[in-house]
Amino acid sequence: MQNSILLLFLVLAGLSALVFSFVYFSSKKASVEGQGLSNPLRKRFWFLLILFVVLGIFASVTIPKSPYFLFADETPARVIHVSAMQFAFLMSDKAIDSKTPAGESSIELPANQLIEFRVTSLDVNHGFAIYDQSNNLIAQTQAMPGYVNRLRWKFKEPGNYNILCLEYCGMAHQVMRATLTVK
Ligand SMILES: [Cu+2]
Repeated sequence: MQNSILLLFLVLAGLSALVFSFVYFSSKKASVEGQGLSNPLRKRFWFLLILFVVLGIFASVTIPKSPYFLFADETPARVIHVSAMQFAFLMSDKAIDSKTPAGESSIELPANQLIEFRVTSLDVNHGFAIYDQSNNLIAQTQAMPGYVNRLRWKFKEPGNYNILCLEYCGMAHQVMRATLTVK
């Protein structure tokens, strides 16, 4: 069995080598003569230059708007520690001990004050996603074992917000939820 796999591998490797050498030897180098845009090398140069300029403009406009800088220069009024696990979210005002994890699946938060969630996981990767009352996703971060991700948010409107897992994490992923009541 092993010998036939080796033989098959060698045959396929030989065939690929043949195809590659055929393509290599039958291709001609692009002509470097000739001026203007009819020269393929010059065309490629301008194409890449324009591409990088467009990508550079796009990156410099969008990167400063990324959520990493949201409320970065403010001090949070409340810090909520979040430990995600199969299949629940534990939330607490105090740091959550991974050996004896304890916390609430439903908490109350003040409106119009800066809240910082410190999100981690006790087992596999999860997502920590906050949805408003119309089920729009308003803020999210990953919950990863061994890392603490900070998510800062100000809830403008009082009401009930749902937290759902955004990362398929096992058989009961869909029941993984918690609630925030903003007053
Ligand atoms: Cu999950």
